[in-house]
Amino acid sequence: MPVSLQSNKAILTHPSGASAEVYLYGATLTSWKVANKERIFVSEKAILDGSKAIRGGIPLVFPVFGKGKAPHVTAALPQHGFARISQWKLLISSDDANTVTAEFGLDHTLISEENRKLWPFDFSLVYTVKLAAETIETKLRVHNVGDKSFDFNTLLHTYFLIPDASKVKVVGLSGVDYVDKVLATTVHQEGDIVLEGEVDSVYANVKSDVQIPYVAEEGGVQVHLKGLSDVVVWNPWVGKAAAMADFGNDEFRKMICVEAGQVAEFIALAAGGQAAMSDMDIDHDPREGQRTVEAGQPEGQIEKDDLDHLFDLDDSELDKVDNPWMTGAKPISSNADGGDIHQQLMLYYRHFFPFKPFFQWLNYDSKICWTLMDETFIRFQSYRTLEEFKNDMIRLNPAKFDLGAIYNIRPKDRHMVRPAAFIPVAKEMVFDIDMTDYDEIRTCCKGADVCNKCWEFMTVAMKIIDVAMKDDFGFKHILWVYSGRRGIHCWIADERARKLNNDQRKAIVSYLEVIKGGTQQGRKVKLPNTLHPSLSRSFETIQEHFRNLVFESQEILSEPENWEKILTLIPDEGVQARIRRSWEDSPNRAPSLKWTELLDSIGNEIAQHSAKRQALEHLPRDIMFQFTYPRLDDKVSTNINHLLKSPFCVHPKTGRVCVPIPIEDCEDFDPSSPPTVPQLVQELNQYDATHPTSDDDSNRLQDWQKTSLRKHVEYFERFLKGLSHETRENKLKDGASSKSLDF
Ligand code: TA6
Repeated sequence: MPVSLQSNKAILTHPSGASAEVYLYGATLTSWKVANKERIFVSEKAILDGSKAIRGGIPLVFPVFGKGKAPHVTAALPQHGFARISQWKLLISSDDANTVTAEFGLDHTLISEENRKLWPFDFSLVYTVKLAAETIETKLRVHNVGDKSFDFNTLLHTYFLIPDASKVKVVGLSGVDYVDKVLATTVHQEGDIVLEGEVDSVYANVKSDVQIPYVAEEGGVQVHLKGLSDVVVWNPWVGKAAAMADFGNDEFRKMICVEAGQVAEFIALAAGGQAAMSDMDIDHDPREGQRTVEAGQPEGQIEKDDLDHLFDLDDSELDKVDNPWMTGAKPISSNADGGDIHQQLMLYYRHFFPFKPFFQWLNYDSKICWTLMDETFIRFQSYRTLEEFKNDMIRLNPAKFDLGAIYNIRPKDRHMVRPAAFIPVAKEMVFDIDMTDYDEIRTCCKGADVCNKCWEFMTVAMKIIDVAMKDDFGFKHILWVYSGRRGIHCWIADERARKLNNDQRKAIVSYLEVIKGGTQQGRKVKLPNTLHPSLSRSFETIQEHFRNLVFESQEILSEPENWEKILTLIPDEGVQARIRRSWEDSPNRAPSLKWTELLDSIGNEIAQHSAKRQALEHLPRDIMFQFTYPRLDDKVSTNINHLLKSPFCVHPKTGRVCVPIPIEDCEDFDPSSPPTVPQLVQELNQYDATHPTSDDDSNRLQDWQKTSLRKHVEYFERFLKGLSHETRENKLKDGASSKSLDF
């Protein structure tokens, strides 16, 4: 009989002599013999009475790999899910000229009440084991027979029997990044894996087959990942071996787990869906006349690839498809300046977003958080290739996106480690200066509105912070970016800045911070008599801007309700009253004269009452600081985890592009000058209309180069050049220091 059922296990026997055994408990394959040689490891201490997962064989992990993480629905499920600890049924068995097949089934009616409650989805699993003379194929089909979608991990947790763990190799994972669960970090695999201690590593997106040459003796096995993209390699070694009751202390020398599955991400399966399949072929070592089997495309994941073609569109093709605007006519708009934002963004990401330089910047691995039109956030996205990044940007057409920290583990693998082990390790030092924080001292605009008058506050902030970061902290790579509406962002990208921890970031912020206290607090600046050199330097900048900004633009001394904001800061009621009376008597006197009067009154008061010097002498200086010095949103700066809207986003409200602002141009920057998408479309149409396609140059230019976005992107490219120069230098230095070490 090719397949026989003996009490609790199915025995598959192939005419070639090859055989396999599958326990109905967990549908755990516990033996596979080829050429009279057992290939599968089962611990001598394994519990085989159905009371615990079998320690060895091929336990089936479903619906969660490892321990699920709250709030995910799998959080309360046992480690590796319930499939390996449930009683399966042998559905059918068959054989043909070359193979013997047995199919096992499990569904929601067969799992324990407890697991049913914990994972309330109607499902059915069909596990096919196909034995051939030299290979064994295992396939798991998942069917969502319910009316609710669910997501799952799956893994064939294969324990291979090997002659000697200290000699064995795992070949085929070189060049793949993996999560090292022992060290709780992400590492890049260089070369073959050899075992020198506990190994518990998760390799994602593995594209090639995996070989396990025994090395200690002839032969080995080869795993073909047909439709599975992740591989887990595990050996408990001495410590963990001793800690497992159902595992012999020395058995780690005889086994290695090389497990194929989908664990890096959950797979979503819609109600009624039977999309996902897991499929793995194992055959023994080529030196024993091995055959190769080609890789198959996993079902239900085709969608992503479909986007590729979108990116190869050249302009003429784009005209044809979906952009009424591209017909050279100004867009038919639903609001004042052109078309709904969704359409604008589609055009922007296809034609104007500077992908290459932007991706180059991301390349030290920053993390992205997409905000979609429907306000959905998709956090922790990271991309290895420009293509991947482009595809997602076009597919998601995000309303905006923010950049976050670099983590010690690739975020999409974070659910494999304890939350505390998922650590942000680097991110630019950033500052976010928002005009709304100036509402109490500006009179021209309020809230999200800005104009050229109040923009001078941003100019002062850029000047003061830029020079402090360069002169006091020695940072070089500083990118100022218009936030698209009411403020500016500062990205300090030096490696030293990126590696700052939260305490160091807090220290830099408190070094800069002068304005202290909430809206209820009147006087927010009380500086020492002798200023720290950096504050003296800032005061010079303040003196340059104070009169124009406070007297002319904000007219603080023109109206009583505004000049009261200054008068109430004078702690001496007599002086305050005297000045108030004088200003009320001649309200139209020039502000500069009013200010001089204030200085004189204070000077006189001190001259008459030297005891008042401490309280009054530096008050005018502190008032100048209070009405001009940068107001930082410190939350954004002091937390490495904090997200910040990315440069080159389109601001969802203003439709303006968040362009970089060269510090040397900050005086002339006009917050209404950055282009909107309709403007860029117009500029592109005009350019193309005046540069016939035969003009070689225009053909080579990218669309953004034909518009006013060009100068902003080129400035960004210059910034990147400096940064990549530093990165290269640091790498050389690191290389030199490590070289000098190994004498
Ligand atoms: O697949 C590797 C792994 O997840 C390891 O972390 C280790 O826990 C191993 O599985 C065994 O898990 P188990 O629940 O069977 O003890």
